[in-house]
Amino acid sequence: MEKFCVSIPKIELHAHLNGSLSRATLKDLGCLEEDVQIYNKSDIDLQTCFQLFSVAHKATSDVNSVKYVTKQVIKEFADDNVLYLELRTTPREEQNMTEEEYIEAVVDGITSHKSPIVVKLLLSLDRRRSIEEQRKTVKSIIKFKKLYPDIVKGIDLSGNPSFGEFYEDLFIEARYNGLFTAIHCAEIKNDIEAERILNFNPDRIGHGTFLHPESGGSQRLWQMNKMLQIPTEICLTSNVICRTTKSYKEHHIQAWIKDELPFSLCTDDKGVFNTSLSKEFFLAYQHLNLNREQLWKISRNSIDYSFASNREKQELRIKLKEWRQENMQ
Ligand code: 6MZ
Repeated sequence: MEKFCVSIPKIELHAHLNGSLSRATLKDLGCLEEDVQIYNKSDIDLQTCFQLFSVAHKATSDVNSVKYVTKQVIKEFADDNVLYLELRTTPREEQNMTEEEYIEAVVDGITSHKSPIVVKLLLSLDRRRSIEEQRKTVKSIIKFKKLYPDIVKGIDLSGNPSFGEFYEDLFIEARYNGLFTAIHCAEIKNDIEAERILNFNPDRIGHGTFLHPESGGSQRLWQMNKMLQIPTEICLTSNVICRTTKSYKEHHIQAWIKDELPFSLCTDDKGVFNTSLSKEFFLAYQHLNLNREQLWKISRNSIDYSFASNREKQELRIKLKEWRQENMQ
């Protein structure tokens, strides 16, 4: 079954660039072994997890390293039989790089990679930053969406959920300018914010951990989620390692499966959590009893939830169908 999970063509919709750097890539960039070691711990929590990103951020503080890691991460996803990848990253200013140069470097990595995979970019707002800083980033995101409409597809809200807030106006502006919206929602318990985000009706939400009453949410939030049917990006390993979910068996995805709500399987930060999309599929088989047919459907349905163009979606559906004819009859 492990082989099946590796070979099935997959769709990745929730991958943070700097959380996705492999040990090999970090070492290539000159990271010390001890830094790389702390990066792959399996017994952290959500707060500690956010400290770990500084390792990757330090290693990607100029345009050349940003372009390099973008290409490396794309190659690693392609090697794992990911056909379509939506990478997300937070535009960041460093001593030798402006926020816009950072975005340009990521776009450069995406346009120059040589792997057999379609890649799109979502740009993230870090919720820790002030509304003024976020507004400035939104302006740049809209500018880059106009410059590279086939690559820059959406906007994300991420960062440590214990800080900051969801500024709806910024997302209204982004949406008005043609960007898709993918918002981290209820990664920790915060019913008021979760309700505000659901009311905004994003194109997708990330995690959705504390929505269902049995995983710490409420009837009201769950009813909203059921009514809106917003596709949810599910990150099994990330939630278990960060201890926002007790175990794989008790993962909140069970509520999505039971109520037949839309979701996709994703890696979140494959470097930090030492995972891959194939591993996430295998965990779903092991702990959630999903069979081959159900795993294939997760891949196929994820195409519908993606921000690809209609033509790209059609091509991906054909590839998945052909793979099924050759491998599952
Ligand atoms: C919320 C997360 C995250 O943007 O520098 N990030 N935000 N929840 C999570 N769950 C574990 N994992 C990663 O990639 C790293 C950044 O992505 C966000 C954080 O803001 C982190 O600093 P980029 O490429």
